[in-house]
Amino acid sequence: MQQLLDEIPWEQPAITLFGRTAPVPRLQSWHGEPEARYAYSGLPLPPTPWTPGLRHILDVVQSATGHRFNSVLANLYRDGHDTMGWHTDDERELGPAPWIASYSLGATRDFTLRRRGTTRIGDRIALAHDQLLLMPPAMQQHWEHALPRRARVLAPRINLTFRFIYG
Ligand SMILES: O=C(O)CCC(=O)C(=O)O
Repeated sequence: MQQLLDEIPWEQPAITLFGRTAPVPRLQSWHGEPEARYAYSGLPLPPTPWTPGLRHILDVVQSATGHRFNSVLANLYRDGHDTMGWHTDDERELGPAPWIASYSLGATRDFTLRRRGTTRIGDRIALAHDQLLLMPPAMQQHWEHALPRRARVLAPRINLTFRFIYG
């Protein structure tokens, strides 16, 4: 965790949603192979090369899951006030049936799920340090996910979502 905190060039880009521009409520960084170009929530994010720590985790995640990934979105939640809103990872660059591997380090945070088209939380997973969540394609088709605010969490958390981008 400390290695990733030190070696990743964390940024807080601004994002425009429904005509309002605001900084994203967390820090993030996009890494991968040069051909893995991706627009995340409307933000064109050219990948930064793999850092040594990210490449090491990529190798472990690929052998643990049997899936190949060419990029990762790294998110740093500085404390429980940092969040990720409801969304699905179903962008065209991910292809029709994306497998996404999500690896967490640091503070345990709730990861919430709701069926697309509904507003009621359908499930909740407490993602702890060193946990790997493998999201199969149907998850992006039928479910939205989010990382809600947890004001009592004081420690930072890093989440890495490994993706395969069709360039
Ligand atoms: O931080 C998390 O566990 C969720 C991250 C996420 O939803 C994403 O990167 O798309």
